[in-house]
Amino acid sequence: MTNSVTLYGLTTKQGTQTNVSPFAWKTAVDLGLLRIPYTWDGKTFEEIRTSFEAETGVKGILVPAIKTSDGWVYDSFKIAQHLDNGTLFPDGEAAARKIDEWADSDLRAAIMPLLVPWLYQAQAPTSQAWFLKIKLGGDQAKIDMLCQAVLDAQYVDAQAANVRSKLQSIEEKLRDAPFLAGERAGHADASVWGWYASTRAISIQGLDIDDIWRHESLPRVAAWVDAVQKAAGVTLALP
Ligand SMILES: N[C@@H](CCC(=O)N[C@@H](CS)C(=O)NCC(=O)O)C(=O)O
Repeated sequence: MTNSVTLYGLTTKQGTQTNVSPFAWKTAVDLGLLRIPYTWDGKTFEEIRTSFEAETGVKGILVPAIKTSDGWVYDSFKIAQHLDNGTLFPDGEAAARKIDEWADSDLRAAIMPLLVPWLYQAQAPTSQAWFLKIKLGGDQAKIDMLCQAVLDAQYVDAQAANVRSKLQSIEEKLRDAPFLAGERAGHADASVWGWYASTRAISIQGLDIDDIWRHESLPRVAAWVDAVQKAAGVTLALP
């Protein structure tokens, strides 16, 4: 598969070819590592559940998604398995799955208090409403509380420290090799780097994302984020 693909990602405003989905960034890294050219097509939460679902005919479709000769493939891990040419899983799929699950549980939980209020406020109103419904069960009081919380510098610092504490396990893992599955970048790196990329979009007063991923306590993580980006040749298409 060498033809250019369209990578459907998550955007904050209709018609903007940016991506804020950590999962879609994972696929961007995989495509980059495989040297498969791609162009972004950003969909808002509203579009995913309305026009994109209608266009694809796939009820419940999520982004990232790509259209292949076998039909639509979505879910970043499934896309990686579909695209793999024997290089994306240097130490096996099970090891990559473990890192992917850690990223989407422990790391995600630490990042969400910073990502969610920013993402909510960055969206156009109709998409905001879908986001609230899909991701927070329509709990307006909860999103208001999260948006209020990030106005407090101490709270923001504490959340950043919490993300760093999760990244300590990655710092330790990188003692053994430059990438998470060894000498070459693979899907395990994409799984964590996707979360790095989506945090780069966050704009919160007093928060410097470099104080998370390039903090002095995480020197290997700091080198790794650049090494993965270079290996995959990814350009950050952020809002
Ligand atoms: N496990 C999936 C998660 C994908 C996912 O949750 N995508 C979100 C955007 S970040 C989505 O499409 N949400 C639309 C919705 O839930 O309706 C993956 O790895 O691709």
